[in-house]
Amino acid sequence: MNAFIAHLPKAELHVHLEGTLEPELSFALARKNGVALDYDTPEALLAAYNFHDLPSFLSIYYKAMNVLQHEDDFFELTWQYLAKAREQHVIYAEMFFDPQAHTSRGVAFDTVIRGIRRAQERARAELGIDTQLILCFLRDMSAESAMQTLEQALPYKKWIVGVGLDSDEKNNPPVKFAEVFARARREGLRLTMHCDVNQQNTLTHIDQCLDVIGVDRIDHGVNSLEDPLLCKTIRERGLGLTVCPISNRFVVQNLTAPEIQRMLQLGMRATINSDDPAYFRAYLNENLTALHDEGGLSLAEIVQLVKNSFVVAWLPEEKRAAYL
Ligand code: ES4
Ligand code: ZN
Repeated sequence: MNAFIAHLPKAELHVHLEGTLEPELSFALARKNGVALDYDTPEALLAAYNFHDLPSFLSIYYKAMNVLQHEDDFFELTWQYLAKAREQHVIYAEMFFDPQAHTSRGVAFDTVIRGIRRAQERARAELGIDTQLILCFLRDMSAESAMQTLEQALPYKKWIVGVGLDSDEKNNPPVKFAEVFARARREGLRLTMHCDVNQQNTLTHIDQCLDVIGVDRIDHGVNSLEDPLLCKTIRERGLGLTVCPISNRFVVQNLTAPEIQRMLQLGMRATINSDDPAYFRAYLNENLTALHDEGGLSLAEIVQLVKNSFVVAWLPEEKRAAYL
């Protein structure tokens, strides 16, 4: 069964490129760029990954990004993720990046996106893996900062398929960014937002995503199961939900396997994703395998989840048809 999962052609729709920064690459970049790390070895750094909720994870995640400084660093980050994805038979990926986490420390937007783009082009040519980029705004920064970031991104619009919203949800509802997302929509970009599991006012946030923002997908969105009306809207609109089981196990101590099964029963388009694989120590295959081995999901359920990713991917219909 695990070999079957490993060899299935898969898509990943919810992976933060900054969350693919492996401790070994952190150390290599720290040495190259003259950045001091708090730990002496990659193993010691890994041992300090003691997060148990979203804020404790995010503080470790943002601190680690200081080693990413030059275009080549963003190339290497993306290239190493895509090489790993290819090994796992991921044939298509939509990848988030957090430009404000870099521009706020003096790294130019152009530096970030050019490095990522070069790796995407090389991966298409050399690994046969097709990818698109989703720009995520940091919801704990201001709406003005998000709007400035969108404006910085517009000259590169042909390299970006959509926009998302991530980081700390507490006191940062979707409506805070209504204007930014309306502008992104007018520019022809797709829209998604994180509604992480069990966050403050999560049902209100999901409702705002559907009613105010008009999202094309929801990242996580597991709590929608608590409200039949939200489930109905998600099902009727055919919206994808990008669920991240092992991320959930770290952040809310729960793989959410029964919830994923329930979504499938209700005809909601749940997909499985890795979120921040270098931190949660699990890429896509490990997430799917955990759902089978520990969550009790059947082979048919796993196959449906994998298929759903291609169904809700932001692809032109002829490309989608070729995958399905
Ligand atoms: C994230 Cl797990 C999670 N939640 C919200 N924002 C994020 N950015 C990276 N990982
Ligand atoms: Zn995420």
